[in-house]
Order: sequence, then C-alpha cells, then structure tokens
Amino acid sequence: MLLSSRASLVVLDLSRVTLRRIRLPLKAPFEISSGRVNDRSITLVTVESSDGAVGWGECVAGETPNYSSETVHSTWHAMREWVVPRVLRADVTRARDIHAVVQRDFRGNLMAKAAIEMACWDLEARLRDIPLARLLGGVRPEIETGISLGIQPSPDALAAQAAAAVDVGYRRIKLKIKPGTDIDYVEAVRETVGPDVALSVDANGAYCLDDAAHLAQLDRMHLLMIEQPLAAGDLVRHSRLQRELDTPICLDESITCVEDAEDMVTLGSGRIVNIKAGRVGGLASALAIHDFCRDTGVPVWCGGMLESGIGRGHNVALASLPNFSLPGDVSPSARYWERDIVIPEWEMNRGLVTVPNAAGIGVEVDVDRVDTLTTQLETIER
Ligand code: OSB
Ligand code: MG
Repeated sequence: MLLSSRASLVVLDLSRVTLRRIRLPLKAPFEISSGRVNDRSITLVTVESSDGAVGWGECVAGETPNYSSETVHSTWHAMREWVVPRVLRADVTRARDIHAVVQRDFRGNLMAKAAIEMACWDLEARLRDIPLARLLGGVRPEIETGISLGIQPSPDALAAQAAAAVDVGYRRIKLKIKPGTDIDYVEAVRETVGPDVALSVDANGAYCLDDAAHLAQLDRMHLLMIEQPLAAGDLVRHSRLQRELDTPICLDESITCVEDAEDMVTLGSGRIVNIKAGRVGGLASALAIHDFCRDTGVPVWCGGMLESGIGRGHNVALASLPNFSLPGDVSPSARYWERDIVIPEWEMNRGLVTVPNAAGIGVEVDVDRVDTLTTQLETIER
C-alpha cells in the first residue's frame, strides 16, 4: 500500500497493553534535595494495534514519592486499573485525543497517564512511518544538551564534575542544590568553569520564602535560572521570591498543565518553564504548554527524569520543537547506564544530540535485554 494512503487510514485500534517493570542500575548514584537513587526501577509500556504494530512508552515515576506523589507502584496500579482499561475502551484514532479521554473525571496520576499516552504517540508515528519529532511538529535536526549534576560531598568534587562536563561539550551545567549545599558549591563551580559557561541550579522545592535573602546571593553567580526553589503549589510565593531575585526562576514541579503555565505568567511566578511530558500527563499537554509559552514569549526546555533510552526518545522528539530554545536535560545513554535498552544508544557530539529520522522515537528497543531485566509483567487485553 502507498505510504500516503496508508497514513490517511491510520487509526490506533489498540488491542492490548503490556506493562513491564525493569531494574536498571545507574552508573553513579544521583542525589537531589529530597533523596538519592542508585538503581532505577522503571515501568515500560507497550501498546499494540490490531495489526501487530507496537508503540513504546516509559513511566517516569520514581520508587519513592520525593519528586512527585506518584511512584513506580502507584502508577502501575493506576495504569492497570484505570488508565489502560479506559484507553482500550475508547475509540481513539489519534494519540493527541488520548489526553482528553484520560482526564475526564479522573484526577491526578499524570505520570501513569503520560506513560500510556506517550506509547500511543510512538505507535501512531510508527503506523504513519514518520519520526515522532515530525508528528509533534519538531523542526530541529539536533538538540542542545545540558547536564544535571547531583549533590556532591564537597564544592571541589562538584567543581571537578562540572569542569569535566564542560570538557565533553555540554551546553549548560545544572547543579542540584539544597540548604547547606548551595552558595559555596555554586561559587566553586563558577570559579572553576569561568564566566562564560551557562550554569543553573535546581532546588526541587527545598527552600521557603524566608530564604529569599539567602537565595539572592546566587544573583552574583550569573545563573541562567534557578529551578523550582519553593514547593510545587507555591505559585504566589514564587512570584514574591521572583521579585526579590534578578536570576530568572524556572518552574518544574509547579507546572502540571497549561493552566499552571498561564498562572505562572499571570502571577509572575517564573520566567522559564521546564517541560517534562511525564509530569504534565503526556505529549499533548506538553505541546499545549509549549505553544502557550511560545505565544507568551516564555522560553522552555526539556527536563529529564533519568529515563532509559525509550523515554529519552520521547524527550529528544519533544525538544525538537521551536520554542525549546534552551539546552535540555537530555544527556546521552552513557551518562546514566553501562548499557542502555535501545539500539543505537543515544549519543552526544559537542553538546548536540541528533534527532533521529527513523519512525517513532527513532531507535529500536532491545527486547531481549528488556526481557532479561524484567521483574514484573502484565498484559491487559481489550
Ligand atoms: O528536577 O529535573 C529534576 C532527576 C530526577 C528527578 C528530578 C529531576 C531530575 C534531574 C535529572 O534533574 C535530569 C536527567 O534526567 O538527566
Ligand atoms: Mg527540576
């Protein structure tokens, strides 16, 4: 059949969904203000259409509820009990329509919803035989890559890691901070890398408004942004804090839907948005936030959740959209894993990751390796 006529006939026509839990050890532990991970426990999702085509997704929830309230356990439950049955029952023909289906009378559980929704986007792109980036409206052939460095035992240790990251070409260095592990750490890094390297910090909500004067010391370090200094729900307090700081605030955890981004702009709670499709319920929601921010002049960038090569593929495709104008947390596979679960692995050259031209997320899943790593498996039929 001609590709063009096939594309016009594409319907998702889902027949089954499979959840697989895998364990994937990180090369090095990763510590943020609220906790540390050594190994990732990841739920992978496949959605199958009646003709046997498969789309892959990855749930970004962690093992503990320290970044968000969702966990690898709560999302498995939400997917098998609610998200998957609902999506299998709905006569949805396009991935962009899944979001409305899973949002109706169904609160929260955005990471569980996103994992299924994103697998449907990969499936649709594969059915149409086009890259996911093109299906999403991406325009960039390659994306600029930043690195997120976890909390280290000393300022010198952090500065050494930052210097090494600059040497391999990363376009922006992000430092995780928390009270007690902040000003002197950032200062050491700035002194080591010099004034021209793009630096940012991410507190994952570890501060309160009373810390405003303390955080204002960061202004002299000339940071690109300070990410999520206060708690996720603190949009009003973030706007008060932003008025005390020269450094732009970037919101991550606070933004779960396009309305949150609208509120951020209305209140002046921040000037930059970190978009993670997993955090906002999927790619349709990520696109809505992207478009709103583009229309409002708010730069966005693509965040990361220590994804395997599957979630990374979705991130790379998303980051190819026009308003992703700042480097994303989209490091290559070798930053995280001895060996990734996709072929080819994600690579970075001079701080750039190439957006694949192959269909879907553009890399193949190493299914044998996934099978070897699988600790829990469940298939839900239509
Ligand atoms: O806040 O961006 C964050 C990792 C886990 C939880 C939260 C965050 C992060 C990162 C990692 O910063 C970025 C990456 O995937 O490399
Ligand atoms: Mg963050």
